Amino acid sequence: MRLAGLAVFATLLFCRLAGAADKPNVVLIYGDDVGWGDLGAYGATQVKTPNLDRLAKEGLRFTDGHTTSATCTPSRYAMLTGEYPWRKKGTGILPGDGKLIIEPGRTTLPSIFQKAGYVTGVVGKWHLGLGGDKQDWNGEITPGPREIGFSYSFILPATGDRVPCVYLENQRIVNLDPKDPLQVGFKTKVGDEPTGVEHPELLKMHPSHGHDQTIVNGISRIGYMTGAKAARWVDEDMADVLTKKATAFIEAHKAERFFLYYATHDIHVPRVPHPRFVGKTGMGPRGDVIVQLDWAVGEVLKTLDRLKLTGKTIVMFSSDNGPVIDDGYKDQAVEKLGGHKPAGPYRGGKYSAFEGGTRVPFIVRWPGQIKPGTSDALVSQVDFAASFAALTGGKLGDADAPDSFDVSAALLGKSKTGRDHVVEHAGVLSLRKGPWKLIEAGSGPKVLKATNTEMGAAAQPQLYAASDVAERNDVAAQHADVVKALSAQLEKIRSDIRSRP
Ligand code: NG6
Ligand code: CA
Repeated sequence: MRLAGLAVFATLLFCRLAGAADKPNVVLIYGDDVGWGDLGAYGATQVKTPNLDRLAKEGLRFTDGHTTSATCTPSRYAMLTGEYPWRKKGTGILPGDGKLIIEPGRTTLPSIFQKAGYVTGVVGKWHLGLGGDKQDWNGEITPGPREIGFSYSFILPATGDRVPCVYLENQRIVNLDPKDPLQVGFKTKVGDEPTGVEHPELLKMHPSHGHDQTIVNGISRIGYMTGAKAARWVDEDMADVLTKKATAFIEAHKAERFFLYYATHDIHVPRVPHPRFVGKTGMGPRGDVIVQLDWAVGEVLKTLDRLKLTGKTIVMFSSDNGPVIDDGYKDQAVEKLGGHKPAGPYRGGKYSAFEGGTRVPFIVRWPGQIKPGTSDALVSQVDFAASFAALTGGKLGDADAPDSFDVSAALLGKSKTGRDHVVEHAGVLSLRKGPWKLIEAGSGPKVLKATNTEMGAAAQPQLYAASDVAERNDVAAQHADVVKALSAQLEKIRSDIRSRP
């Protein structure tokens, strides 16, 4: 009897271990402001992206893959929590001294991997806030990535164009001289360092709107900082620094199972490529940082190849929101755009309720497991939590990842359909369902002047056929019944606490 029990136990243990051996590593490469049409694999010709194209060719290229929101913080919040960001106050674009907006201890994408035995790391842009109402920049800043499931972190606190312009490794500023402490201010100026508005003669890149406060590395930023002179980043080196940390994480954990969230700074402003990428496209810095991004992706792929991890690793690429041309610096992006279409055939871009705001590149590669090709399945980054819980044998509690659908079959190419609807968020909400897209009524400008973005919202609800990819033909008047039904569904999703089946 006892022996039989032991045998059963041994078999169970063996099954668990054998099952575990099948679990892949996961590397999620997350570009910033990369549009659907910015990659060769999605039709770009003026800029070459051979490494991203390789990823797409060896994997599954989604044509209807989405981020939840048309800006950064809400999209990242949703991807890491599996919850639509508009359910929670305070998930809009954060200042550089915002507090952490993901509650420590809640189930997150990285905590799902941790529970499944993975080592978890984040490298790159964070922009989800850190600490509480006030940060102790000069000590350990907590809560942060560790408290929401990342055992390793090397991050930019917010964005490249926001102070503080320092890296944090495991929640401490890298190269901080304790005799030169960092001070950060958003509402009021701290220190007496020159600002872009007072000293434009000190700038190597000039703002086109905003971005005229403390000057760091010849570029004026959003917000004020002083101190931490030895710790400041050099924009030209950022892709190198981050890529080195990302590949070092892979190398360090090659014998374990790992989840790496590599959030590149490219192609966000300020667009400051390393000199070796300058002039590579004839499109100015915006084009050149796409080439830099592609290089970074290539380094990750090469590292996996060298360590013989390619077949054991799912690599994904996507972006936090659609593209923008002039996002606040005079970097010739508009003048040198030529015929390049950053949003592909879609209308709008970053900040917009039109498809260009949230329909982004979305590639999933797992050699030997995912048949290469193209998928038109409707999928969203908010689905990563439930999908990877399913793939790693995790169980979600009722309150976990409330808007995350298990679309693992679609992600692995085993099903042609993903979700049956998705909510898009750009201030106003839109509902994509079946052959339709409803944009709810909203206020605000038709065109965001500074960035020249068609915002998409109008005083009345709009209805587009999903086949009208450029959203040119509002058919709300002809299909009042559809508008009514979709509006009711959107209201229900909004007032419920979850949409997950
Ligand atoms: C905007 C900034 C823009 C960019 C964006 C955040 C101005 C005038 N514009 O407020 O440059 O930083 O915030 O981008 O300051 S995101 O990709 O992180 O959402
Ligand atoms: Ca972004």
